[in-house]
Amino acid sequence: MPSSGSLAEPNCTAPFIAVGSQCLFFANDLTVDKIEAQIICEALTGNLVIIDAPQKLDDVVAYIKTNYNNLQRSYWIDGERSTSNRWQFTTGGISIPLGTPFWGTSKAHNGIFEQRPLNNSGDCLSLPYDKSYFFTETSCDLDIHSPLCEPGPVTPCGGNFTEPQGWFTSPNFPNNYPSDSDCRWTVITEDDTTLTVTFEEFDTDSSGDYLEIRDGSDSDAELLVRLSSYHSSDDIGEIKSTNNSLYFYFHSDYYYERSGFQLYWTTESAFPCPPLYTKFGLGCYAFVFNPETFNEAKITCASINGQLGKITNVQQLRQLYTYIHDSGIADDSFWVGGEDQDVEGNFVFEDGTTVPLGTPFWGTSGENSEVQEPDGNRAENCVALLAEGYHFFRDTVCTNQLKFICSPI
Ligand SMILES: [Ca+2]
Ligand SMILES: [Ca+2]
Ligand SMILES: [Ca+2]
Repeated sequence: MPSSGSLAEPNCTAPFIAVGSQCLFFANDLTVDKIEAQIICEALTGNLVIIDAPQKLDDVVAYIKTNYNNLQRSYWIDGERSTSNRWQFTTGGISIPLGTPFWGTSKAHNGIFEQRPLNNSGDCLSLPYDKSYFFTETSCDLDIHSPLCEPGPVTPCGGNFTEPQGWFTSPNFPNNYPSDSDCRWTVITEDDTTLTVTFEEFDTDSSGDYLEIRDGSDSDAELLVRLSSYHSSDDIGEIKSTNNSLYFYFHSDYYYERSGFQLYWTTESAFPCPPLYTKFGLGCYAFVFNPETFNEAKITCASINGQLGKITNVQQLRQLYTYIHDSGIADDSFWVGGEDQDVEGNFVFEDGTTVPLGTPFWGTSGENSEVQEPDGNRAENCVALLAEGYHFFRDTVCTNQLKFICSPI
């Protein structure tokens, strides 16, 4: 899989190596508990890696599978369960994304799928070999894994991002930002995309502190908004770019500080969708709620100039998952494109494109997540996002009648 969010390989300082848009160090020679893992990363002036976007997980797992899979290592990454049972990254109390495609699934004796994190299990986040490198909660002190480190921040604030989605905060968030701050961030995504920014929080001193957002890649670009004082997330709403870049400048003066801000950006295609299709980030999809067999569903999609849903990027899977779960249709299962009816084990979309395999696309099962789909051999040749399987890819009996998702051709 190409790393769609990464326009350029980052320059990484040894021992860190470029993996997608990230610089990482896989401490494969060490297996330690969580606290020791963090100390080892800090000794490299780094931290345990924060995996906060589907593409980052895809990049990391692809790298491990290619280079280290024979080592059968499990890795510590940043993130813990708080005393209030909330999963959060160490820095700033930011929530760890839940659900598909981050957290693995298992299937107990009773045949019912469960998605991690499980309640009475450990409190530290890891990517275990025997869980197909999905997010897994493990014991912080009883389990030993290898540290997976990223470099620490090189500047106290600011940065340049190329990922299709992400977030950043004012320095020290949610604690007060320092006085006399000047921070600059750019987000530059792929050509033919546009950006949408939303805020979780915004609170600055109203006199001399502010955040400017400009509609381009530098300080000359047109000013979209200048925010100061307190604003709720709804009050600010969505801020959209015209093209594929935004420039952010935060300034604080010499007195009165507040908590600052946390913002998110997402990307969508700059092109409109054809009639009957709705835009989901980088893709266009149509949901059909009249259940049909896989082969019937293909004909119906063709009748609206489409094919069964083509999901080639893990960001698209996340966006569909989020939509399904935010729209009250999480109990529904859907056919998407992807079948091995012609050649067993060779999953292709209708246009011949190969279906991506492995984590983070395909769900796991077995009581301990030890089996990864596809698992049906000749009996299951069609890919569905099953509600009971948390809308991961799963090979399924093609003559089942399911609702379905079409993509434009
Ligand atoms: Ca101030
Ligand atoms: Ca099959
Ligand atoms: Ca299956």
